[in-house]
Parts: sequence; C-alpha cells; structure tokens
Amino acid sequence: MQKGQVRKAISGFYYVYVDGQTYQTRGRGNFRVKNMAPLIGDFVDFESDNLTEGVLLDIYPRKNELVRPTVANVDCGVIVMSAIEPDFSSYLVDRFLVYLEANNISPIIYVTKIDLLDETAKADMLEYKTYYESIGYKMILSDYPAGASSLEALVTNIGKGMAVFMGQSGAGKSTLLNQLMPELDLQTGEISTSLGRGRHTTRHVELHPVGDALIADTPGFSTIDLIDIEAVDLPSFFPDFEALRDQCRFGGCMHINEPNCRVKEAVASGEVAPYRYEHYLQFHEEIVGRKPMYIKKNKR
Ligand SMILES: Nc1nc2c(ncn2[C@@H]2O[C@H](COP(=O)(O)OP(=O)(O)OP(=O)(O)O)[C@@H](O)[C@H]2O)c(=O)[nH]1
Ligand SMILES: [Mg+2]
Ligand SMILES: [Zn+2]
Repeated sequence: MQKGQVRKAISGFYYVYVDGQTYQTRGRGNFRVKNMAPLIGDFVDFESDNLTEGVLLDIYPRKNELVRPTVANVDCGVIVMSAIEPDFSSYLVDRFLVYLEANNISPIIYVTKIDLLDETAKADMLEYKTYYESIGYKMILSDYPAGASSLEALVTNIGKGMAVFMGQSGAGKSTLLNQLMPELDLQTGEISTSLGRGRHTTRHVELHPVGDALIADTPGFSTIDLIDIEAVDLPSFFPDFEALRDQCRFGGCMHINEPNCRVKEAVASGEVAPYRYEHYLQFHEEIVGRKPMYIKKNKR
C-alpha cells in the first residue's frame, strides 16, 4: 500500500501522484457505499502493481473541501479576474473573497488584461488595488505580455502548498498557468467579443506542480454559492469591517440597523469603500432570504 495525492480525475479514473510517478487508479467498490468520492487534492492510500491498474483504498481527512471548483486541501485561492472582456467586477471579487474567507483559504487577487485598458481605466484599477491591499489582500495587476514581475509576485505570494485558480470563463486562468509553465501548453480560448465572455475552454480540474506549489487550473464559473455561510458570520469575512467592529456601540453589531455603528460611519466618510458595504448588504440579504435548508425528518 502507498500514500499519494489525487491530482487529476477523468471518467472514473483517479490519477494519484507519489514520488515522481502517476498511477491510474479506480475507487474501490465500497467507496460508493461509504459515500466517499475522492476529490482532486485528496491524500489517499492505494494499491498498485503497475501504473495503470491501481485501486484506491482510503481517503485521508481533509483540511477543507470546495464545491466549486471541486477540490480538497486548498491553501490558497487565486481570484483571476479580467480587467475587461469580461469586465472587472468588484462584486464578484468580494463574493469570491467571502467564499474563500469562509473556507479558511488565503486569497490572492490577480487581474489580467491590464494591457487592454486605457489610462483612465488603469487608474481605476490602481484604486481598487490600493483599497484591497489596505485591507490586507494581495492584488496583482498583470504586466502581460511584457515582463515577468507580476508572475514572480504571484509565485512568491502562493509560496508552498496548493493553490486554486478561480474565476469566470475567459478571465485568463489557463493563459496565466501557461505563462508560469509554458511546457503545459494548456488550451486557451478566444476572447468572444460578441458575448463578452469565453466558452469554457477548460473542462476539468488538474493539479500542476509549479515551483514549490501545486496549482489547479479550473473551468470558469461566474458565480459561487454562499450556501454554507450564516448571516451572523458574514461581517467577520470583511476585514475592513472587522478592524472597526470594536468601535461599534453594540457587540455583535451587524452594521445594518444598529445605531452608533462605526462601520456605517466609515462608509459615509469614505474610509470603507462604499461598494464593499453594498456587496455586504446584498450578500446579507441573500443569506437571510434563502429558503431554509432541507432538514431530514425522523421517520416514524
Ligand atoms: N490581451 C490579453 N489577453 C489575455 C490576457 N489573459 C488572457 N488573455 C486572453 O483571454 C482569452 C481567454 O483566456 P483563457 O486563459 O482561455 O481563459 P480561462 O480563464 O482559462 O477560461 P475557461 O477555461 O473557459 O474558464 C484568451 O484568448 C487569452 O489569450 C491578458 O492579460 N491580456
Ligand atoms: Mg481555462
Ligand atoms: Zn457596526
């Protein structure tokens, strides 16, 4: 028996990596009974006499698991967002940030297609960068196609561990991974000008070793569920609000209807970016308004 990591899964096969070798394996029959589906990123025990006919035996406990993309044991989430085509959306950035914060994954924001912006739009992007970095998030503006400094900054900030590229279709996730590892030669899409979005060029999740890190390219998705998040926890996923929370009059302030709320004051004065607060209110409304989750009733 050996221990390895699932780095790719295609049509019922799990590709397990250990010591420079990749083994093609299948899940054992009783996996289904136990209701265990191996995920990319899982550490597993497996058995194999050769490279193509292995059997997965067990899955080690996960540090975390994401539903979208479906991966386990993630350390870092790189939000890949294009500046244009598709348009930059601070709403989506904030949504991804909340999702990552809620799953205890360190976020990095990487903005592509800066080369397609005019000077005014570039200045706007720098303003976002200044704000996000002031609240503790690394935001990297791509210098594609010229230098390598944005790539270096990304690799440095990922460090060791497993990173997942997440973002809309056409944002440039595969292009970015190709810049980091030209030998991967991943397929990338055309910019679809009519739709303003790509056509889901990448169709599966796979972990690629890049320096000391493992990076997962993923298929694009344009939204992400906040389904596991409770309303009371939402403020804690906004570091800009968290920094002021102690100065609100009420402990456990939700920064909505409470009087003497320091966060609301900061929004009014521009100290907290108004779009951050708007997005907070939208997520809050969504969470409070969602239908109660299905609760299994005991059979009588
Ligand atoms: N000008 C410019 N084009 C870019 C940049 N990054 C990506 N692109 C282009 O954007 C298009 C889409 O890039 P992809 O890398 O396929 O996007 P993706 O995020 O992998 O998309 P999916 O696999 O569908 O999720 C390609 O035509 C890229 O060449 C950039 O920084 N500047
Ligand atoms: Mg892709
Ligand atoms: Zn408050």
